[in-house]
Amino acid sequence: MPEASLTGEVHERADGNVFSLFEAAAVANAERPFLVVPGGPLLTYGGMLAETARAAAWLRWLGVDRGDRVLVQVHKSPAAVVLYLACIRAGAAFVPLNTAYQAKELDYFVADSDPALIVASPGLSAEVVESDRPRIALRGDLEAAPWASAVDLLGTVAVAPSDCAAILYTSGTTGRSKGAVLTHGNLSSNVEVLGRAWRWQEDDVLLHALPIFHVHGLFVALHCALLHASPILFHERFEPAAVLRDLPAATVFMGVPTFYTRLLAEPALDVDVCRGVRLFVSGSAPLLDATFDEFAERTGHTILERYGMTEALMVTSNPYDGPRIAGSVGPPLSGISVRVVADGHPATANQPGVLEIKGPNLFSGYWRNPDKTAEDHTADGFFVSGDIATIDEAGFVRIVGRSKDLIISGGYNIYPKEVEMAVDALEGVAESAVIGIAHRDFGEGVVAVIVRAPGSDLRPEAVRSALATELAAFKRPKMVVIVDELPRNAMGKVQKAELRERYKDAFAAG
Ligand code: MLC
Ligand code: AMP
Repeated sequence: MPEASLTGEVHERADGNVFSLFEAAAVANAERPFLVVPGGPLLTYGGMLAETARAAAWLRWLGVDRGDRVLVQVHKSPAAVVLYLACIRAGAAFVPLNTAYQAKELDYFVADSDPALIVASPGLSAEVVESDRPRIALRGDLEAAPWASAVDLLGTVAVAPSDCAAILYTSGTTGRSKGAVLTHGNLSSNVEVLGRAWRWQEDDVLLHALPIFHVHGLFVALHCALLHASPILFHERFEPAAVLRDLPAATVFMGVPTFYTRLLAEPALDVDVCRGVRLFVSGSAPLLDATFDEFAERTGHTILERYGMTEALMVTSNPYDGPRIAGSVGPPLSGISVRVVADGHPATANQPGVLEIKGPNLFSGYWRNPDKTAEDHTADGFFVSGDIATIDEAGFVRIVGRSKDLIISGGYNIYPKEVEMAVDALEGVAESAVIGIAHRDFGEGVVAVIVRAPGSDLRPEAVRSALATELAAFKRPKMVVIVDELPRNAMGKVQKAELRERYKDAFAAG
């Protein structure tokens, strides 16, 4: 807890910084491997402390002060991990962006986050996005890192737990992204709760194959390992064959459901390969019962499904001990409250309604957007998730739908409104409706239903290629359908449910 003075003011303390948790574990286990890549350990925990101190001092030297934003679009690499840790260690706010974003998508993030520094991997859009802010190129290996020759070191900066550690952008139903401000207190409390809930042990070895620009790879996977100074088998991207190669050396694996369906497609996935693993975690999108069952059959492991979101980090988890129920995301984690509200009233057991969340995990608000922050909170401080859920008599939550118009594809969120705006701006388009349809690989796949402008002969392939510079590849429609008109109700509102029904088998073959 922060120290309060007699005036009630909150003081900064070194242990208010989430990095202090990682530092304590690293100091006690300095010789232990931190990042392990094929060929052997790349960095020990002691090395991590030295590298992040050097990188933090380098950030200061570049003029990045406590509270400043560092906008980062970089490939996953050891240097990217060190950069992240150095930012929080220096008290700066880390603002990671999906590597798939195009330059046009980046303009908004640069303007909105008002960064003191932009860091870009060569070849990614952040390298070319227009900005008057200082910009640094980051290559993956540590020897070539821009701080490699820095001589100064910076220790962990004292911050208040309410200080911003990171801003993660999440799209909105209006098509405009909002930056969720996550505090040091949010990150500390969530990782401590997860460590206990999942019985994290010092001799755990994490196989890390998730991207590190989202909550799952960054704050769940990476933080759990850092809190316990556990070695990380570091994969720069998810490749099923590489995962199967390294799984025998791991004890914990985390993934989105697409990871599990792709692993199941590998004949080599069996009991033997998974023998050393004690925990498989799934989240970020619904895990199908069929995947849960097939994985149990093939490997003898019941996947532990948990539920979270950018604004609230991890919220619920199936139990480590006790039944892990397919289709359920488990009860709330310790210290976190959830409730379901149906038509403005508390729902009864198993009655669907909107899930609301409260606890130390909850973000402090949307960056420079108090109106949206207020809109998404109730008067008594619960965050309105936009997910439709039920809670049963035993307190187990099921996510049964969404009140927000959102598509989750391979664990990435896609807001139809944003895609519709990009499609509607194309020459030859009169209007469009974008929907998510069941997809065997990605869970949901994006379908754009388009009405052409009078006289236009626009073809589906032309729509896809025209979007290549407008939208990240994962947001682009996997299928484009041209129709004469969109179905509307009496109020003139497009009937997306009807379109979803009409095209429900769009990806049935693939
Ligand atoms: C890639 N593509 C996708 C896609 N990923 N399309 C839709 N949805 C996705 N998720 C595109 C590619 O750009 C390419 O397009 C085509 O699909 C085939 O790509 P691929 O080679 O099969 O994709 P790959 O690079 O292997 O990536 C797939 C993936 C990746 C599943 C490994 O999407 C991934 O790492 N997902 C994890 C997302 C994640 O970490 N979510 C956590 C959010 S946190 P084209 O046009 O070039 O053919 C959160 C909170 C919480 O939600 O609770 O955790
Ligand atoms: P994001 O904004 O990227 O953090 O995505 C958060 C959203 O992912 C949540 O609001 C849910 O809709 C969804 N989500 C996360 N975990 C699960 C899960 N286990 N089951 C179903 N949906 C999930």
